[in-house]
Amino acid sequence: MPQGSLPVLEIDGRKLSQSTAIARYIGRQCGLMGKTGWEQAQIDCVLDTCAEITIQYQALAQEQDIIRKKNIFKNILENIVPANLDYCERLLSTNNGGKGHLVGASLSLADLALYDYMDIIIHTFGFKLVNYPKVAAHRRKIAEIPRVAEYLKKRPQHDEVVDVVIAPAVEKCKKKHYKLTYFNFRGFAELARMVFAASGTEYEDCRVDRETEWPKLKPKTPQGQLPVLEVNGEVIAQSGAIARFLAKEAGMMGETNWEQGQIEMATDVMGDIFAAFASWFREKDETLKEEKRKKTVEETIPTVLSMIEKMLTNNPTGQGFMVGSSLTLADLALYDGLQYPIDMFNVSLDNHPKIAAHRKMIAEIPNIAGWLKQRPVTEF
Ligand SMILES: N[C@@H](CCC(=O)N[C@@H](CS)C(=O)NCC(=O)O)C(=O)O
Repeated sequence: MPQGSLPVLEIDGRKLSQSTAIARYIGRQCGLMGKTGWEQAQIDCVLDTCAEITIQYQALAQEQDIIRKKNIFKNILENIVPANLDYCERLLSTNNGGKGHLVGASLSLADLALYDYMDIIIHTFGFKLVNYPKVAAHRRKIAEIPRVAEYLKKRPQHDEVVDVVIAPAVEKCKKKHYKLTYFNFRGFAELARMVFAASGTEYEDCRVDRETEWPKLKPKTPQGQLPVLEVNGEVIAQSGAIARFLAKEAGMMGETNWEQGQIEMATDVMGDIFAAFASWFREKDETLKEEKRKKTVEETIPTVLSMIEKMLTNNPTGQGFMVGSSLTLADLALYDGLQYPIDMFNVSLDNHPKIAAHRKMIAEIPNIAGWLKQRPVTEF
């Protein structure tokens, strides 16, 4: 192979590589590269416009980080493709009185390139041509050219390299449908709900009735408990796993592995309060219940708060967040985890000014403020 890559065109023993060089060569051989130097330049311009997207395809396929992958995907669909199609729509309106070819008065390589390019955009990315009537009409016109129609009918349907490389990447980026199922209280689900709110992610906040709905649903859940999170039909349980998964999806699990470790340290330590609180809450024996309350208020909560205060003090960015310089799961876990102690045990933050300031800052973040205002009012 001339350059160790495919495709390669072989003619009388000579080999040529690079897909666009090959297409241009065949185009010239077949008289599809324009009748004048100017037409040729315009055809080149369309070919280069179409080639832009392949660079993005490669970036999309190679990117491992889901957030960056989504950004590339978004950029392709919201910027690159519309800009390219606007340009083609204009060409189709103005060229040759709008009679239907991109360049000149007859079929050129530009028409075939646009058809091929759109094929990928429509089938792989699910792009709709509703806002591009001229491009849509052009597509139909090209597909009806008898030899093109014949080729389209007989070409293999599922072995296009681009599909194999790109489709799995695109699949990952498709909009996800999230459904969080829990009971109608904050409890183990509220941290996940706060991640949804903070990140502005749409989801179904499903609250089942414990008496009437839960007995039927219980055997269908992975561990016989709620909350569960359903993502495009797949389900996970365990509130901590759910919150971490969602935070990761939303880019709220830190920028480095070390930051992630610190975030988990904070959420785990807040879990100590939650566990002590849950144990008190579920206790039926009045004497034991009081003992648990006392231990939680006098030991567990102060210990955790001093650990948290230390983390806030030691965060070198000094911007008030628990870890790094932006909102993470740690901040939401701290906010949510203190709600019960404050509401039910009258825990005061007077001796913890950094935590009090943090609480105020988090509650004022617009997405969070919105959720705190609109969330269903429940007793606990
Ligand atoms: N470790 C679990 C605990 C979940 C849990 O205890 N869920 C309770 C409600 S708060 C539940 O599903 N109870 C109903 C039952 O067990 O039938 C988690 O973090 O998700």
